[in-house]
Amino acid sequence: MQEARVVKTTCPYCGVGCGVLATQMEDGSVEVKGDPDHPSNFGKLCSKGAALGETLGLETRLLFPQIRGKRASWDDALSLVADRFSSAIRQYGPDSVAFYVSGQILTEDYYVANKLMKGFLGSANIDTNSRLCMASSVAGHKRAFGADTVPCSYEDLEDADLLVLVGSNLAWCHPVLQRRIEDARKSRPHMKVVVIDPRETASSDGADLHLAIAPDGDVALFSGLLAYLSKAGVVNHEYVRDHTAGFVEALNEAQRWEEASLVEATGLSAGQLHQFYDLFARTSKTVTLYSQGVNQSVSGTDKVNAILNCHLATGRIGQNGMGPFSITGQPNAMGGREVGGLANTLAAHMELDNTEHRSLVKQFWKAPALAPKQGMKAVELFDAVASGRIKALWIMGTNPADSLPNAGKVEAALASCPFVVVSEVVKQTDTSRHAHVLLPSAAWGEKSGTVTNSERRISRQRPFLPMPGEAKPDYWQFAQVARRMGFRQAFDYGGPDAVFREHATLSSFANAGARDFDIGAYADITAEAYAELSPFQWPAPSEGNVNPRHFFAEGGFYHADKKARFIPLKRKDHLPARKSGQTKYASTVRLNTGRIRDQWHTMSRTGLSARLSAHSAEPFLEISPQDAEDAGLQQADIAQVTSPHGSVLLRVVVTSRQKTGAVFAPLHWTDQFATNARIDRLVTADLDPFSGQPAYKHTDVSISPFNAVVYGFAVTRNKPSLKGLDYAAAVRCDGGWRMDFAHGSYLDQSALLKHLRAPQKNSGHWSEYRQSGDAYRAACFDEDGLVVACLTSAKPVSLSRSHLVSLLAKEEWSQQDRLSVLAGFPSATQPSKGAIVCACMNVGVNEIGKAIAEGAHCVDSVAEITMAGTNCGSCRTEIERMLHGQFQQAAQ
Ligand SMILES: Nc1nc2c(c(=O)[nH]1)N[C@H]1C(S)=C(S)[C@@H](COP(=O)(O)OP(=O)(O)OC[C@H]3O[C@@H](n4cnc5c(=O)[nH]c(N)nc54)[C@H](O)[C@@H]3O)O[C@H]1N2
Ligand SMILES: Nc1nc2c(c(=O)[nH]1)N[C@H]1C(S)=C(S)[C@@H](COP(=O)(O)OP(=O)(O)OC[C@H]3O[C@@H](n4cnc5c(=O)[nH]c(N)nc54)[C@H](O)[C@@H]3O)O[C@H]1N2
Ligand code: SF4
Ligand SMILES: [Mo]
Repeated sequence: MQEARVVKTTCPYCGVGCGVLATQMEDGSVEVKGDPDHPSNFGKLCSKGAALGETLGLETRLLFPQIRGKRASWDDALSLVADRFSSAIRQYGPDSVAFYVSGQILTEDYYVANKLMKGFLGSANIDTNSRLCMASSVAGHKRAFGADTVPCSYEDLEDADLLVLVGSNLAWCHPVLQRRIEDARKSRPHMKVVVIDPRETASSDGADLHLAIAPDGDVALFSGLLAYLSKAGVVNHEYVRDHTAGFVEALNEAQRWEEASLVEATGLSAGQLHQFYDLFARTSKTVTLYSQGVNQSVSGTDKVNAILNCHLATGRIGQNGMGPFSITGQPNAMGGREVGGLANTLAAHMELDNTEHRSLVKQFWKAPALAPKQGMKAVELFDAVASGRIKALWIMGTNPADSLPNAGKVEAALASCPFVVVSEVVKQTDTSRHAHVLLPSAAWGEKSGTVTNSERRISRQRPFLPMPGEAKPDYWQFAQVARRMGFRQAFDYGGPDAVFREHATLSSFANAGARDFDIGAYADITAEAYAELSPFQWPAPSEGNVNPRHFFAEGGFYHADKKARFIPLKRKDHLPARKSGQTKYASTVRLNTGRIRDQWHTMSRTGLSARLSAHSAEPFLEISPQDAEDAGLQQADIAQVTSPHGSVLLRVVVTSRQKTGAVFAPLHWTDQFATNARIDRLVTADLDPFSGQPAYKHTDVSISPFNAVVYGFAVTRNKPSLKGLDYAAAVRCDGGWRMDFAHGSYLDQSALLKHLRAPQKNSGHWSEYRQSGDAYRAACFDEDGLVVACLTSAKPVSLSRSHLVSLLAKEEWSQQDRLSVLAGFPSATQPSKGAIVCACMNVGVNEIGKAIAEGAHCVDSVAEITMAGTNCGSCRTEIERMLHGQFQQAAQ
């Protein structure tokens, strides 16, 4: 027997960058485990990483190039792309073309894209979804440090005595870091965690202090902190004197915040402010970790600098357990920044606006047409598509029709653009339906290259599967088009190792410590060494002994005078009255958006896993009891949420975890899995003035009940058709699909069964039951078991969804089982799992509740009894919450 080959690679989801061991099994399946040797995760994986093996099927893959919906050869497709880009440039100039790429492509892909656009096409119109994600952190870093440098490493999270999470739901979005922190807290129980987030989250559940800050109250909070640190006498005057500039001005501004306005702007009590300020002042080993609650705001860059100001003032930077830590979202957000993939940067952390940098890069690339000025940032870029200025657009590894603000406008812009190329791994997305040319890309497990995680660690993504159909790597696609546009020599790469070598060489070109990003030690890496490359952190210059764990302990910033800058933040700019200028409704609330534990963005890959889809199967709206009452909404109703841009329908989850005046909805739902649930159709395109990052967390919306005539739930073996249903969400489950739906007008039985793709009434065994009005229940069986079951009602249906879902995959059927289908609940002798909490071990809320009722007193004892939380551990905070009796059973 041949021995199974284990391939070391890196998880394609979040910026933690966990090492993965992938093994192809004899039956063709792939076993995925955490890599115990990878220094980012030491063998741990979260639920998404652990389910990677379930997302590798080819059923939804794009396998061949297409031109206007018809299969085409690579040669024809690439030649057409080259022709259309060349002719647009000839006719309308270089700024008439654009690339819009992604923090999910590899560094090598990104490098080639950036080189082609900025060095050879003569425009800087290349931007990326990192604009939506990290741009405010980049801008804040550059203002303070003179370069986009992340000074910390993950060990600092474990070594800190105080960890402040600002606008980060780490437990769901970076779960392996959350696990590392939980483990560290076990061995260092004095370590404190503070969470600053307007809503209660899985991350605030385990924290020592949760500050439910008012939306965008962060600049006020950290300005108040700076003034407090000065008053408390903990300013590190030596560090401030030797390594920084502008302290006095920043402090003066911070001191303008008197207590009353701090209380007003932050929505926190004076007591809470004092408690946090005192803790921060007392604890020198402090890490402030921040994410989208900071970045995605009209004051995102100022929030970043408000945090950096406090760390610079105390000199808490560059040492073990200290520092400001911007955590990245995507697996290669950092790699994209390194190659300069943003419209306002150049390459290797050089700047477009810097003449010296421009001439260095021009010389290095032998570039015939180095972009003379910054390009358009994402939102501005799509505005230019809408106004017809962009004649040819290439989108790669991102789904802007769903993820950009005012997505309806974005989609219309795409539909009107004369030439759109989309490089994708799946056949159909809300973006790809507007492509003139669709190019099949190699996916995770097939592609080869490097990614950089949040702690500046570069790791290999290695292939362990062949590229299916005619899929090709992303970098190859750009290089082929470049060659067809006449740039053969500059894009003649033998493989990703050649691209990496060039990138590493550029990073050290005329550098000698002048720029932070230097991986010159790898400039001559051989193909063999690249194949074997172990994860390493940058900087890694070719000479000198550098410890890459930290930056800036001894200053050494990247402004010309080597000093960091304090940024004075004006009080008047951050008073709560400052709002977007949009229309107000009578019942306006603030819409906050973000992520759920087990889905990744637009669900194109996590949506393939039944396990991952079990945790949260519908697009929902979290709303406080007061707001729900005011809007006339009850638990499980459907809400219509409206902004000036559009309207969506979402399932109502009434919860006191949400503060009155604000609601929360996930960003994940698209037309591929739901109807009328694309949240970014509502989100307004307000931008941070420095970074151009959209303020996704704050849109004024109005909320009203959607008057559904019928509500229902169904499980079906075949993929249901959602089109035409007002509210519908369908996700995979074992053996088929589960669907929740509601409709505003009468839905007759045959129309419903058509949506469910049910067999004809004269085939299969049907049982049906009709109560008065709209209450209709039906199930159809064939020799293999249940084909379809649906239950409808004039009210939100009350039934055990997990029970019905479990029946689809059931092989042995008793009479009693069949009866239980129409009842919607298991028979008295069969316990129902309830909503799934632990995706890995398929453990439901009822099973955990029972274990607690029977005496389990801690997460470990629940785990022992039920197995929940024993694999990836992503559900442990939810179990903890149930243990503390706060759990509300939103679903049965
Ligand atoms: N499961 C999962 N994990 C992911 C992803 C995913 O899609 N799914 N995506 C990855 C990506 S690309 C990213 S960028 C990261 C994002 O990771 P996070 O930033 O942690 O996630 P979000 O849910 O976007 O937002 C974080 C929190 O910001 C809070 N917030 C909103 N407004 C404010 C405010 O004014 N102030 C403060 N202090 N907080 C506020 C929200 O309530 C929310 O809980 O996650 C990564 N990890
Ligand atoms: N309302 C709201 N909107 C948001 C946010 C928010 O918090 N709230 N967050 C924003 C943030 S931080 C982010 S990062 C974005 C994410 O938004 P997107 O980038 O639009 O979301 P994804 O679903 O990750 O899109 C990636 C696409 O690339 C495809 N793909 C996967 N692998 C590959 C590959 O190797 N090559 C190619 N060519 N394609 C591939 C996938 O199938 C998928 O269609 O959303 C932003 N939008
Ligand atoms: S924390 Fe989860 S999603 Fe993020 S890299 Fe690790 S396994 Fe992947
Ligand atoms: Mo992101």
